[in-house]
Amino acid sequence: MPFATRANPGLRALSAAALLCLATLPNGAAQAASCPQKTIASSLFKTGLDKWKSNTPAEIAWASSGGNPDGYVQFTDATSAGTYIDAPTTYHGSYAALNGAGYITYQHQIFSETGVTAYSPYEVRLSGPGGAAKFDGTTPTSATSGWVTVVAPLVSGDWTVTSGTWSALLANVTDLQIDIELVTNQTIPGDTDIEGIDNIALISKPCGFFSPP
Ligand SMILES: [Ca+2]
Ligand SMILES: [Ca+2]
Repeated sequence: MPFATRANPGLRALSAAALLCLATLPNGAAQAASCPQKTIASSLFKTGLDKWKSNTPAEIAWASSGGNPDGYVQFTDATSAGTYIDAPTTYHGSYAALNGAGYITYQHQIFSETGVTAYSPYEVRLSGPGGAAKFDGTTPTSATSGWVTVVAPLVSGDWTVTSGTWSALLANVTDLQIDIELVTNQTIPGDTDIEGIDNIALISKPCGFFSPP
């Protein structure tokens, strides 16, 4: 399964470190013991949208199958607005304890597309009273043949702070957005694209990203 990271050596290292704990390795049990992780919030979309919302709700629907596994959030383009999904309150609150010690992950797929003019990077945005920041992963170059896992470490160097400060933002996160639409089309309506997101999670990883296994 491909992983989306920025073309940034530091981030590649971070993501590789994060993935060590995600991957099923022969010594996975030993790693899990030395680097425990805890799921703060997760959304598997087994029975519905799990209270996720969107800026364009008419273009978002729950698909009961075709996810990884079971259901997922499906986007079908119908307007020129860029569509994102908005997390429920279970993802809100203080991320201070996750600073350098946690990550956001999800899986994304571009199922079909016509009249493509551009692609946007995988992007996650956090905001709150203390500030706002965005994480950009790699940019897809075609429809994807499977689910692409995106890992956004909560490490300040991997994010662009767009207002306030990183630490003030993490003190109280009141909005988490994930772009579900990455494809820009020539003519809307007319051209369209179908994209999806599954398996979103906010994970605590207290050992951070540089601790030895
Ligand atoms: Ca699912
Ligand atoms: Ca589109």
